[in-house]
Order: sequence, then structure tokens, then C-alpha cells
Amino acid sequence: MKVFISGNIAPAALQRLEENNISITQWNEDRQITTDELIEACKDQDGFISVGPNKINADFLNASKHLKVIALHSVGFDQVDVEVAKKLNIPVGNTPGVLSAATADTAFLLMLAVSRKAFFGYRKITDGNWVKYEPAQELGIELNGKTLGVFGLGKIGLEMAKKCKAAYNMKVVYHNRSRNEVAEKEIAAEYLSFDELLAQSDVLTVHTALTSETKEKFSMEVFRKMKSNAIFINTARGGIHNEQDLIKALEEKVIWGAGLDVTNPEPMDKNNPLLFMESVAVLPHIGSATEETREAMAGLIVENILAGLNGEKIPYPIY
Ligand code: 8YV
Repeated sequence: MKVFISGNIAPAALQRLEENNISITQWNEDRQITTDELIEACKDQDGFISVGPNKINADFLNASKHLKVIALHSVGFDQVDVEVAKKLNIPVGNTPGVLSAATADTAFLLMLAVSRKAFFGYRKITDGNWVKYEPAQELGIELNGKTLGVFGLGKIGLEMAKKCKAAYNMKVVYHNRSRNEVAEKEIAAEYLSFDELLAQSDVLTVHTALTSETKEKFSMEVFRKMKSNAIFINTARGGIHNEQDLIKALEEKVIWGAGLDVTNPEPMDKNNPLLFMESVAVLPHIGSATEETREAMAGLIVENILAGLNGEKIPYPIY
């Protein structure tokens, strides 16, 4: 059996695939593979491991009907045309659960970094601008006892909420399509309408999928409904906020700060104004990037691939 991988995955997983007599071809270029190249690369393969934002769209799927399985190196699957995959009966699997703690850590890191203007302070030193001690500069906002608003309280959102509660005794409010009874019971999370969530949150953290409903949900109109000292955190997908509106909202002090692990587009341009603002922190989509989590993700990928190649039901299907 043959599997194409469009990037790097944990070595232990490659070894397990090889032990199962799977022959591997990997994309090793320093740029993202294009859809045409992907179609060509998967032409004579049995399985495909998709690393990064490969477009698994109708063009790709229609040209790749022979694939027995597609295993995503992510929990998010906004890059997949699920309806077409379903119609063509191509099993597609993801990596749920194992990256919740690491991604919530990244959201927490961004919240804290923004609240104390940490990235700006670091740049002040590296830019040679730290010339004297100035107590009135780089003043942050404290988090103790503040209200955390979670937009999309699933596995990752719950991890983030628990950390904020434990560290800062933050009150947790949330907005979801459906109620999260576990969070209501365990951490007294309070369900609010979307507008109430915006009005009450001191920190608003996004942990929802990118869908037609959430695309550019955070626009100027929405930022205007938030507190002027609120911090906006997005570790989900860059497409969920409108970047120009976010820049404007920060410039005009409609909101106080923002922490982003995801941008639109990715990679972000090095001259993007967000990178030069005081109460902003941006990371290059490292939400789940730890040794332990990458290994765990690769473990689920191997399970999806082996099951799919054997014609069995895959254990972590997206549909
Ligand atoms: C992945 C992610 O590492 O799981 C997701 O949805 O965004 C990240 O954890 C990234 O998609 C690269 O594969």
C-alpha cells in the first residue's frame, strides 16, 4: 500500500506506517503544495495524510476517488469539502481531543502576553528603544476576577476556561450552538446570547470551527458591541475575524487588545500593522505544536490510515 504525506509528521508515526509495509512519499519543499501538485502526487496512492491547509476541494476529491482514506493532521476540517467527500464515499479522519490542552495553553499564553504587552516589551528591547525606566509605560490590564467569554465552548474552549478559572478565578460565560452541560456543572459556566457574550466579556476567546456561519463573524459591528477594555483571542481560524476591521478596532480603541495564533492569510506579512501594536501578540499558528501533542496527533493519523487501508471504518471520522 502507498501513502502520500504533504508535510512532516512525528517520526514514530512514519516508523509505524513502514512497519505495516506502507510505502511513503513525502512533500519536502519549503512551500505549500498546490492543488494541481497534490492531485498529481496522489494519483497512484492508496492513502493521503494532509498536513497543513491543503485544499481538499471538489477538484481534488473528484480526481482522487481511488483514495481509500484521507487522514488530516488537524482537528479542524474547514479545508475539506465534506459534502463531496461524503458523496464519493472517501473516508476522511481528523485528530480530535489530543490537541485540546496544547491549544488552550496557546490561548492562555496569548491572553497573558496581551494583558501585559509582553511582545511589545520584547520588541522595545530588540529594537534598541529601551533607553530609560519609565513606570507609566507598557501598563497592562490584570486578569484576576475578570470575565472570560468563550465563543465555542467545546473541548478546547473548556480547557481554556478551566485554566482561566484556576489561575485567575475568572467568571466563565459562553455562547454555543448548543448548551455545554459539563461546563455549566463543572465550572459554573453561564450560557449567554451572542450579544450578551460580547457585552460582558473582559477577554473573549474564540474556539469554534470556521464555517459559513462563523466566517468573518468578528467584524467592526461586533467589535463595537464589546467592552472598550476587552481583549480578543483567536486560536481557531483566521477567517473567523475580519482582519482589517480588527486593525481598525484596535487603532480606534474600540477594543483594548488582541492575541492571535491564526491569521488570514497565513503566513502573515511581516509588515502587518498588528505586529507593531502595543497590546497585540501574534504567533505563527503554533496552537498544537508541542512534541507530545504532535506525537499524539500522528498516533490518531496512523489509526485512521491503517483502518482506511484495510477497508475498515476509520476511528476518527469527520462525517
Ligand atoms: C494543526 C490546527 O497543527 O488542528 C488544527 O485544526 O489548526 C493545528 O493543530 C495545523 O492545522 C497543521 O496541521
